[in-house]
Amino acid sequence: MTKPLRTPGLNKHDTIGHTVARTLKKHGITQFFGQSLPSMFVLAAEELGLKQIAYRTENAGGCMADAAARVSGKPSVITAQNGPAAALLVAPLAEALKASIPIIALVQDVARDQTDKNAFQDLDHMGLFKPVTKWVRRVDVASRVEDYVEQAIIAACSGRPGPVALMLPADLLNEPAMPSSMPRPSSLGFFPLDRPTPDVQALEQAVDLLVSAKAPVIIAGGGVHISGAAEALSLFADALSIPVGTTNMGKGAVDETSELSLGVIANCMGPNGSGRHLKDFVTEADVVFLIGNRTNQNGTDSWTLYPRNAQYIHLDIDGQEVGRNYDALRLVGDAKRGLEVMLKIAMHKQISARSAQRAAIVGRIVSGKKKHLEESASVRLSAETPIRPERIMQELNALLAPQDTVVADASYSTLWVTNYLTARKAGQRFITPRGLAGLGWGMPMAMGVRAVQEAGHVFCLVGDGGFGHVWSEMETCRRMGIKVIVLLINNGILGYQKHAENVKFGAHTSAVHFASVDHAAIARACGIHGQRVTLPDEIAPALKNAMTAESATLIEVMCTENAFPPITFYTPEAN
Ligand SMILES: Cc1ncc(C[n+]2csc(CCOP(=O)(O)OP(=O)(O)O)c2C)c(N)n1
Ligand SMILES: [Mg+2]
Repeated sequence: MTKPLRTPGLNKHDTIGHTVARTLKKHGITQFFGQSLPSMFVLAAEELGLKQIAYRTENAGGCMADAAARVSGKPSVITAQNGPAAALLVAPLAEALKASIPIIALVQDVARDQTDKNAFQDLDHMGLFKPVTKWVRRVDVASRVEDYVEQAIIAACSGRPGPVALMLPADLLNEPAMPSSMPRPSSLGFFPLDRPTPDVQALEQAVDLLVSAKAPVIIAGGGVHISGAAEALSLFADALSIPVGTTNMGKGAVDETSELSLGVIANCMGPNGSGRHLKDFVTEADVVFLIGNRTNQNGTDSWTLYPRNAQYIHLDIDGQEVGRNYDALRLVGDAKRGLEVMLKIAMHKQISARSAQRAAIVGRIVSGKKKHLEESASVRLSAETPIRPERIMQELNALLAPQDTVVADASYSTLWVTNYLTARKAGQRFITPRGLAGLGWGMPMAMGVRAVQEAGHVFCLVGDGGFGHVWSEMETCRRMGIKVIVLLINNGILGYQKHAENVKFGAHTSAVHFASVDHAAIARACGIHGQRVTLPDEIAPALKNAMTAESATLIEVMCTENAFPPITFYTPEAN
């Protein structure tokens, strides 16, 4: 039995697996998230110099791929085996579909002559991926493989970006390499692949509406980041003195220290909410300009926040999102391109009425932000033990630099991040999995950011419930040399679950309490730094140590279970 132990060298050369890898390389893809399968592709890819970032679970790998695409402007590639591995990709692809993130899933399928014979781990992969992708195909013919990989990239990156899945039968990958019959020299591995300009007459009309509005407001969603439109947005808003709020996913679309920024205006209008005293800018607006904003439940505070009688202007790449929930002047096209053209149009308009309002708007924003800081001072500066999450945010905010990225897990972590941290430049990223808000996605998303972005620190805030889904990826951090700084809120409970049940039903189920876990010890056992923090004054030194450390760190903060983000529906006035 010596044969399985011998590795004399790759015995298959220039296969269809190589064709796939070569095609990806041509499109500027230099790495992929995988775990060995489909083996012929991965062996070929590594032979051709592509880097495999080897995840522990497909679920986490999908989240890494998602966040890597979010920050790099390039589609991510993830590979997986057929059957159970493929099934574990469904949730992260669903997040990417909702959040419009291009991921190319290359999934092994059973050998072509074994289809529908109950082959091992055979499954209806087309049916599995259909509802969670923009495009799903299986390629069966060697001469079409390059075409299909190209089509997968184009499908993912064009129009409204999103995930795609391509099934690659295991036996096909072993066949001799075969290029496409037509030359395909273009390199298309970036998004947005195209930047269509919205109808110019409609853009003109939109500028007229904004110039003559009494109280206009802009609400930027995650689409602004996807389009790379942050700079264009700031210039436009500044030229017309229009205040800008963002959704949770749009956080960082504008510099939150700039004088027209309202910060996040969404489902967090309760006490201590950062936008609580700026809400009127939205509720009393006469013209609302939505950009890259799919008007979802969280962003609109269950469709209660945006005014009923305002005139809406809606700029989005997806015509189906425009007017979905608010009848609007339709600007269908790329956000960056649209804003650039609108700025040019505005330069020829009489904008003195807008400029005349600026000082008053800025004054109201300064006073609204001041009220928030005063109102939240006791929780932000709290010396309580167990520690308050707001204090963690206060310490992190003090150390945060414009080039840093912050990632949050679902649940409360997202709202702590969106309410208590300040974006220091237009385009700073705060990655929150708000497409579907799956627990556990925060840490692997932070890892995905780190895998593609050299600048700045990557901080990540997670709850103990969510983190329980992905402990094993700490070993991936160690093995792959991925340095992330994870702040874990150990409150011993499924916080949002428990508290929301109490608010809605007056009781909670028996699932919401955990036995005590020493997460810092698990981190150390995986070979990364692990530190437990029990006193508020220990947070800043722990963060500073983590920032200078060479490898990843888990800072486990022992927190109170009696801390509630400013979720509107928890507040008396909302009920
Ligand atoms: C995969 C998944 N399962 C379940 C949920 C429902 N859910 C939302 S928040 C939450 C509690 C999260 O607890 P934890 O991660 O400890 O964060 P905390 O609220 O305590 O800060 C649950 C179970 C979800 N969003 N995703
Ligand atoms: Mg918890």
